[in-house]
Amino acid sequence: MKAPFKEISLQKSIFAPEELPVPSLPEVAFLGRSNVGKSSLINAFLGRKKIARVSSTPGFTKALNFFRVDHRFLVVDLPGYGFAKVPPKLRRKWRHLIETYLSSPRPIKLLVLIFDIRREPDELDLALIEYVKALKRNFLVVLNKIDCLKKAHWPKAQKRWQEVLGVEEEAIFLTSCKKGFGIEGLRRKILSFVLAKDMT
Ligand SMILES: Nc1nc2c(ncn2[C@@H]2O[C@H](COP(=O)(O)OP(=O)(O)OP(=O)(O)O)[C@@H](O)[C@H]2O)c(=O)[nH]1
Ligand SMILES: [Mg+2]
Repeated sequence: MKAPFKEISLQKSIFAPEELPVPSLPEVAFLGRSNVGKSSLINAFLGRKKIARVSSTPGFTKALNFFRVDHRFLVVDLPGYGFAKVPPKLRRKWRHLIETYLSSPRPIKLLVLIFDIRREPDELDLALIEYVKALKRNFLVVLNKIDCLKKAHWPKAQKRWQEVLGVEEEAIFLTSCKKGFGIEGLRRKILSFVLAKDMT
């Protein structure tokens, strides 16, 4: 099924916490280490090829980008969390920006936390999941780039991530932005959070 969205536009790109837009519509934010496919997943979710910019160079997304979707909700593309191969000073700046955004009182209905399924989870992944859990916001986990693993290896990899991250099986989604696998189910799930009636 094609993505059910008509009008998508970049509402704002911000580089510092002072520039955060006044909260308005419900928000869904895509979070993860550099190069896992945050921007690609946003494009797949929105059914657009190039709305969020994608690159094979880690550390590509340099701002918090707010995309407005049909005047109903905002999708937020974040820089690679803390761990990009960028100078430490810039890395700290991004981290501060991301953390200020995520901990501020905004209608963030859902965090989509993305990992690269091919990798072995490491300490930085653990730090990231602990941070997200401590935020006490709704989140789900996406294991992306499944096209890079043989299908026979998917269940084992999924179980490994699930155990290490300490999340329920229902909260894990397997996707390939390249092949479009798993995108529709993920879209349905995201919308069920973002379009829920209450504005908390
Ligand atoms: N094979 C494969 N490649 C993917 C997939 N998703 C993303 N990529 C590739 O991974 C690279 C990084 O994708 P991005 O979407 O820019 O990743 P990002 O997490 O936004 O990266 P930063 O903005 O640098 O933090 C690009 O070369 C994408 O084409 C996927 O599902 N499968
Ligand atoms: Mg990006």
